[in-house]
Amino acid sequence: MTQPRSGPKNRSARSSRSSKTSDTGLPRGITADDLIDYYKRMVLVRTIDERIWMMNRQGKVPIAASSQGHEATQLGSLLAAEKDGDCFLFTYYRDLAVKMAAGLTPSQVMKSFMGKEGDPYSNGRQFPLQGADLDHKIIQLSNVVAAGLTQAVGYALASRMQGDDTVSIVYFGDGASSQGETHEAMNFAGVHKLPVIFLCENNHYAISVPQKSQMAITDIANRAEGYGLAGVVVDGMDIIQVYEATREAISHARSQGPVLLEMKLERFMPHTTDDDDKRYRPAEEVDNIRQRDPVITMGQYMTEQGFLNQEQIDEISKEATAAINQATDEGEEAPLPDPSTMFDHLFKD
Ligand SMILES: Cc1ncc(C[n+]2csc(CCOP(=O)(O)OP(=O)(O)O)c2C)c(N)n1
Ligand SMILES: [Mg+2]
Repeated sequence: MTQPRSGPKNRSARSSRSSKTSDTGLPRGITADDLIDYYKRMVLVRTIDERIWMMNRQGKVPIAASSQGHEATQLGSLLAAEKDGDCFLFTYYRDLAVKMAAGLTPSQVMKSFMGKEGDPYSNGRQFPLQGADLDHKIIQLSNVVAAGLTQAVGYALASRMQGDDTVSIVYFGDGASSQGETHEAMNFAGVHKLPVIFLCENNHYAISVPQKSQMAITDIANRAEGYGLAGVVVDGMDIIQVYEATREAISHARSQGPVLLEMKLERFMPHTTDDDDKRYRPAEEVDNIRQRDPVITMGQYMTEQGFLNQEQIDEISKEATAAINQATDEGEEAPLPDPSTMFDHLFKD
């Protein structure tokens, strides 16, 4: 792994800075145990993500959007949010790792993807993991691309008015950055200096449309200047860089105003289980991006640093498979939601 870099203090994209602050060489606020914990979470998410894809092919899961390739960004940002303690998250359909790291269990994930009783978001009524999980301070009300940005800005405004310290973090893709609503949200946040982080998971594709067909610029973070936000480009395949950049962005958002964090990362799988990416990107491109697999990179980093040895890495993988096997059984055994509950939660009692 490369050294942490970037920070909202640097208002232009692609800042170069390293701020190791402890004797361990780890960035502010994290320990080797945190990284071991997050490595386990990363392996668990990858394992369940692969299983869900397989179950779709077996006809047991209607649809899924994979987080494979996005894990370092999703987990690094969540680690920063968790360490800060006062964040509210607006996720989108690709954010399985954020939701699991925030507290969703494998069994709940399986039930959600299978539309079973026990899905904590909508109890099997909605697209997987779509709805609200207020226990874990996460909202994802719809799959309408870019819908979460204005909601996050509204939440940030409410936090400001109520005088609390919450920072809203909204996750969205490069395709979502092309939506008009993104402009409205960023402009309003900039004018009012709201405590919000716009966290763009730039995987360079909006379904089949490559970034170069969406915009004439390379770095989405460069747009920050036009809204009066801090803008930062981060290597979104590196959990430590993501952690550092998000941690600084949280402080900045709280004390000075909004930040646009552009995480450069890769989407390893087709857009969803309904997509065939062979029709628009060559297999060599996918082979190439897989060379930077965050699960493998983090595993190597952990062994190089002496935080884990190969035996422990293998054990973590075995434990993840066992946990996901059990969650799969629980999902399969769970009943479908009772039709008599169809109108529950639709109206205030
Ligand atoms: C307003 C709106 N337009 C179109 C769609 C169809 N759609 C679903 S996902 C998607 C691509 C989004 O790409 P991006 O924001 O880059 O996220 P990614 O899937 O790459 O993570 C589109 C166009 C939608 N859901 N909502
Ligand atoms: Mg995209």
